[in-house]
This record gives sequence, structure tokens and C-alpha cells, in this order.
Amino acid sequence: MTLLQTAEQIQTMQIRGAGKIAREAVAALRDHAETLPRTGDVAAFIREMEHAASILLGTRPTAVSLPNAIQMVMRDVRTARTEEAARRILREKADAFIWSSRTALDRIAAMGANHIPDGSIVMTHCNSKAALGCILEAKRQGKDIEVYATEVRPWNQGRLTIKTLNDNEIPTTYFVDSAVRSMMKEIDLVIVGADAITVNGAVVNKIGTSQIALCANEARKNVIVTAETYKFAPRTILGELIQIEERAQNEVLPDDIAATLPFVRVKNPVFDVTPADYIDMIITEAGALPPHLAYTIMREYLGWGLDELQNQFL
Ligand code: RUB
Repeated sequence: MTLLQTAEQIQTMQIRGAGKIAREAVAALRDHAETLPRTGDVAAFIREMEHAASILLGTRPTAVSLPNAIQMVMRDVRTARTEEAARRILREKADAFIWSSRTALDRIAAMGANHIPDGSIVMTHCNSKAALGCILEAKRQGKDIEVYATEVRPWNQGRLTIKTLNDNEIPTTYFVDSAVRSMMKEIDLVIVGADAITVNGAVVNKIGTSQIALCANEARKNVIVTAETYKFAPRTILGELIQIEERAQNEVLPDDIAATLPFVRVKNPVFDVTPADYIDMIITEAGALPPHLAYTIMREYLGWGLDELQNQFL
């Protein structure tokens, strides 16, 4: 697949989910480099790769896994002295990112499974590889668990989730998003993924996550967020806000119906923000943390303290 095809598939959501978007984007950058003729001109190579990176970055705005992964791969490429060195660094960094991303998912699954008690019912929302990994690991350990899964309008990512759960013989209950509060009394805990985590521990995830967290809080049920550390957004330290993607209105209301309703406006935000107060724990490959330790992850684990950010961006 070419880089443009990968970009198109991310934009049209054939490739989706924050972790997968990051891994596929990095693989696309790596493979794109192989298609460029060797000229010996390192500056030209870096320029071409920056252009390729910008195409990928322009696909979807919310999941910070995408810019974080591209930055991890491109940072040292930019200072390479020769084209061969730039190519080698790009390849090594891309492979390292993909490997560490998969390892992170395994670690999160192991830690997350510890928080799913035998006999419990877990509610999940959307289709998160990190969250599902914990559920599948709990099942693999022999725990008797059930899952309650939402539909996830308008893209129905819940169908992907129930297919995986069904394939793994996990008893699953499926319902429309608006049934969440009614169902909350029947479940024991909520596990979801994340597209971005801000410095104050707020979690950006699929639209509807914040309602689930609010209902869970009311019902005194724990909310666990599972997220690889590259989903933490260091630039929020500088006050930058996470952009919430708004997609086309015809994903919600078909154009022919909308055309008959000139006074109706359709909004289609696809992510929302859950404040840290509604989250009990964020499970990362670096450990299971309270959300208020988000800055510590950014500084100690990702190496982005205020000083580093100011040097880089201000
Ligand atoms: C996907 C979504 C997922 C997170 C985490 O939204 O909100 O919960 O991306 O997923 P979309 P993962 O379908 O719009 O991409 O744990 O797989 O990274």
C-alpha cells in the first residue's frame, strides 16, 4: 500500500483506533522511504519525508498517537548527516515504535486483567485494542467474565467489539448508546481506551465516553482507561487544546433527508473529553496510575518536561 493509500484509509476510517493509526502511519513512512530513489542528497530526502509525514498528520486531528509516533520516528532523522544514515534511522525508529507499541499493549493487557475480578461484568465503549486486550487476557486467565458493549453511533464500532468478544466466546450484551445509564446498574466496572490524555489527566475518547463516566460515577462504578504512553499529549503542558474531530453531517443524517429539513443543523463530533475526576485509573505500559499523574508520565517516561517543550516549541 502506498503512503497516500494509507493516509486515505486513515481518513476514511478503514484504518482506525488510535494505536493502529499510529502503527500504520509509521509503517507507511518507513515503506515510503524505500520508494524514493537514492540521490545522496540528505536534505532532499528529509524534505520529502517531512512532506510525507505532513500528509499523514493531516488525516485525523484528535488521536495524538499519530503526531507522537511520527515525531518519535522523525526526530533523529532530521539531524542525520547522510542520506544512508537518515534512511537507517528512519527504518530502525519505525520498527522500534511498532515493536514497543505492541509490547505496550501486552503489558497493559496483563495489568488490566488484574483489575477485572472473576465473575465481573465489564462495560466497554467503541473498539479499543488496549481495552479489549485486558478483557481477552482476563478470559485467557480463566476468569468468568461478561461484557456489556455499546453500539457506537454513527460508525458502529461496537459491532467490531462484539465480533471479537463473540469469537473469544465471551458472553456479551449489546445495546444502543442511549441505554448506557439504564445498563449501568448491571455492570461492575467500565474499561475504555483513549485517543489522547491531557496534562490534567482528562481523557479524550470516542464520543459518549464522558456520559458513560458520568453515569459510572453516579452509580459508584470504577472507570478504567487503558492507554499506551504515546497517547499522552505533551503539548497540553503549554496550554494547547486537543482538537475534537467533527466529521461530515451525512454520517448522522443522510443528505436526502437533510435536504428536506432546512432548519435542522446536524453536528457530528466524534470524540469527547472526560475530566480526570471521573476516571479511577489510567493503565499504561509504565504502570497503573491515577489520572492526575499524567504530567509525570510526560516528564519521566516520555522525556517532555516544561523545559524540553519550551526549548522545542516556544
Ligand atoms: C476509536 C476510539 C478508541 C481509541 C483507543 O475511535 O475512540 O477508543 O482510539 O483505541 P475511531 P485503541 O474509531 O474514531 O478511530 O486502544 O485501539 O488505540
